[in-house]
Amino acid sequence: MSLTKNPNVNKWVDEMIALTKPEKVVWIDGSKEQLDALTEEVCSLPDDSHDKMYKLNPDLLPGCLYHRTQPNDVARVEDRTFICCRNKEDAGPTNNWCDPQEMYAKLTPLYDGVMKGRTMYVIPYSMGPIGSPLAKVGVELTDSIYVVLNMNIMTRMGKAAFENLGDTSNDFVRGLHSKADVDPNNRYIVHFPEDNTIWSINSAYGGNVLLGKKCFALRIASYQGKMEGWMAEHMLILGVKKPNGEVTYITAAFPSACGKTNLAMLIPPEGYRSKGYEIFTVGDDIAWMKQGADGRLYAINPENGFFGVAPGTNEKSNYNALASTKKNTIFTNVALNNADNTVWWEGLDKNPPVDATEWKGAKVNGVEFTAQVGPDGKKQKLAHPNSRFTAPAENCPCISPEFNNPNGVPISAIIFGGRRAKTTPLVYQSFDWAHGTFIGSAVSSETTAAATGAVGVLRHDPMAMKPFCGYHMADYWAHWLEMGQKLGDKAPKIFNVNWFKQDAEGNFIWPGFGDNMRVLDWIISRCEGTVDAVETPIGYLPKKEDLNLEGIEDEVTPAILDELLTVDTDLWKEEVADLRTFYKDFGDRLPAELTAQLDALEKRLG
Ligand code: GTP
Ligand code: SPV
Ligand code: MN
Repeated sequence: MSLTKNPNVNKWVDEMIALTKPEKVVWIDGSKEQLDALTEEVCSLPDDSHDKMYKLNPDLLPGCLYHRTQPNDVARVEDRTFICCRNKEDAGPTNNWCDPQEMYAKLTPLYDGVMKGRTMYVIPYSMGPIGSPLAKVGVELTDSIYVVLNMNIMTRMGKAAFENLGDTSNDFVRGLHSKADVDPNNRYIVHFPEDNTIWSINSAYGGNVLLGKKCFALRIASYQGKMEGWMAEHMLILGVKKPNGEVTYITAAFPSACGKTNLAMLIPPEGYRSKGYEIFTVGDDIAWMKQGADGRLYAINPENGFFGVAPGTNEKSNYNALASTKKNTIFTNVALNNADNTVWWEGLDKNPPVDATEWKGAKVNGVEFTAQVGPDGKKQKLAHPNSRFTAPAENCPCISPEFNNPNGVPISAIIFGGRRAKTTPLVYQSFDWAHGTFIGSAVSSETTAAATGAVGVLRHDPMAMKPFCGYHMADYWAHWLEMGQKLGDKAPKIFNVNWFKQDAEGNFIWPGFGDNMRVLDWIISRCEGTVDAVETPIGYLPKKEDLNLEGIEDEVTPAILDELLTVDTDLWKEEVADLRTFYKDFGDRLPAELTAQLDALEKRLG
């Protein structure tokens, strides 16, 4: 029975029931009894069911579940992701486009009767704290229990979300998901921003099917933000508590699998901890930001959990993320340690389990398996490189006391970054907001396993939003410039970082992780105006003596520091030429300000 009187919701759900023809419809109220029953159901499926989930060791990982998706369904599919607005020009050169009527007509037969013999789950959810003026409501229809259980962690799910919507509003995002046959040739992740609608079919993996996340909170929300005067960004949000007790909030946009979760939860080096520095996590993937009554920019995390990259996560690299996964967490495509029914992934420790199940489901000797070379010429992996944990934010030892603050936190600095083996120094500051917008537009990064396709290929990923901007990227840049105008001298300062600079042998030359605190320290000092900088053609760089390297002097020698902070004019001239080519794609929608910024950079480089 429907959980709301809202006729807009009920009418749409009825239409989708008529289309997909489920045997049964279950409205998700979010109660423990209901979720427990669904957990029992999905865990009692036969082993050969693709939907099967497993309970993990109740003593070591209480409330935790394990799932393997099909091998052809392990990451976002950018080539099958569409923005369907009426005018092709409004989608812009970075998105796949199709006419909305054409796309509805193409997908309708795929959804017709697709839930026959299945149950449709109606999931009401809120992106953002219930009652927050920045929060928004979505409803996802799905035939997957895995989706229901994940949405329960990632969003504020259940009846309360409808209370937020009220009985008459039409302002909710309509998400329709069917795993269908998980047929990769008919996989579509489709957005209709002008209809507040998302249609996803033939996938059962993460970012493709948890429709509150990338589809709503980034692609649809970025369009809403443009129309309504706010911003939806692929950004972590963290607070740095200083010895005087003050907390400075910072957001950072890095492309997928480029270090947001790690930075958001970092543990400062001993030298900082002993002085009283502490990091608080507000979010690890998405920020919604709006100007507050005091003129500053405020951010909320619309999510309620972390869908984080498992490989590489360990006690040392990200203690807080690992701790977050110790209860009520869902693990997807990691390996099983059959000896104690726990999980394992590359980089958790150096001891792969002997009695292991790898991510495709084969029982193997993990020690032997990981020592062998696979068909791709690389060492075989027990866990998929894009295997992930879905962990409740409340589990995180360093979750911010402001996590549920309906008004969000005031942002002092915005950081851009990516994986760049060369060219980009460890950190630099923009001259002002417009220059910072230019720097964001110029972000390039090496691709990762978060999306299907080649890994390690350098590509443009402006503001880390290439896969997630729901409209024309040049209009998005114009929106950034407008926001800067509105914020005026209260605008956050904008920086760029690169944790991934390499030496000639391909080793990272900056220790990264907790030591990134040293860079945050400089950034905060710059915001407070307590430290000088070196003016270079690309922006302000730290004076060498102003980066605190206490305790890592052996690792970051003066020669390495030189390398980290160098601005190589020849490489930057190549960067300018490349950007000029990139900008051409955006035609006359490219804001003149950005061309002016590029011209000015070229001139400064001489
Ligand atoms: P999405 O969830 O895909 O948006 O990614 P994310 O940006 O949250 O990425 P995450 O923090 O999970 O990092 C992904 C990978 O980057 C992991 O393999 C980390 O070990 C690695 N990584 C994170 N921070 C650093 C760093 O400071 N230095 C180095 N060298 N690697 C890092
Ligand atoms: C990303 O790829 O940026 C993610 C993971 O955060 S997913 O939700 O699968 O898109
Ligand atoms: Mn992400």
